[in-house]
Amino acid sequence: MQSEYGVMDLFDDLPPAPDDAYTLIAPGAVLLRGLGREGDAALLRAVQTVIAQAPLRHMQTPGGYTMSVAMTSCGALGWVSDPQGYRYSARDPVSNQPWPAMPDCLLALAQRAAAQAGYANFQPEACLINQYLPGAKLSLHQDKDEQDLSAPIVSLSLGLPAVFLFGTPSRKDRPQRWRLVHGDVVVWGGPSRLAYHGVQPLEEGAHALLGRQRLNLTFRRVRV
Ligand code: MD6
Ligand code: FE
Repeated sequence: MQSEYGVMDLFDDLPPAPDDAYTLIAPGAVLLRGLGREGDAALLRAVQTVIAQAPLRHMQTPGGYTMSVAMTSCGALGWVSDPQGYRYSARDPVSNQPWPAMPDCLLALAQRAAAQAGYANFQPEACLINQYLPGAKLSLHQDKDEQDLSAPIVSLSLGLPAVFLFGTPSRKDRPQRWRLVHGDVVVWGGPSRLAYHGVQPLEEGAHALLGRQRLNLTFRRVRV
């Protein structure tokens, strides 16, 4: 087949890279459609291993609310919210044990996603695991409890679809809405590192692998 670029003829037997696999959703923020789908069974087993050691729980916010999203963590640090505030902790406050180690397949996916989005050498210390059941939501917020704001946030969605809101570092700007499905990964850093984002209330549904839930994993570098 004749191609516009002669050298590309060498690759004629390879399927073209889908243009929609990489979507720039804001400066420094990239949606990688389906990056986590091929290895989904192994990723899910890894998540279940973590949850067996550090069960999902509904944390209290400093403002006195109970979060509708159930959370746990793995890695050297985990994210904790209670009436005293938000912070990272080396121990799970429920068990007073260190958080489970970050499984290799999760770390590898986060690093591949970061690299594909243009962030080389991503070394996450925390992987926050969030379980959304129908109705659960996450209000617009910034991820700003990390000291190292030079590293991106990598977010993997599994299970039921959700509407992800993604704006700018200014709360005044109206966020854009993105439908995230099983296997989608969003990476945000650089000029979007402190962008406001959130998740609309999860719709009812049943996912073939995960059933009536959405899991979201966010990978973060915390310490400089
Ligand atoms: C999402 N999650 O569920 C995006 N941030 O698609 C988040 O932005 C998030 O789930 C902080 C803590 C938990 C989260
Ligand atoms: Fe967030």
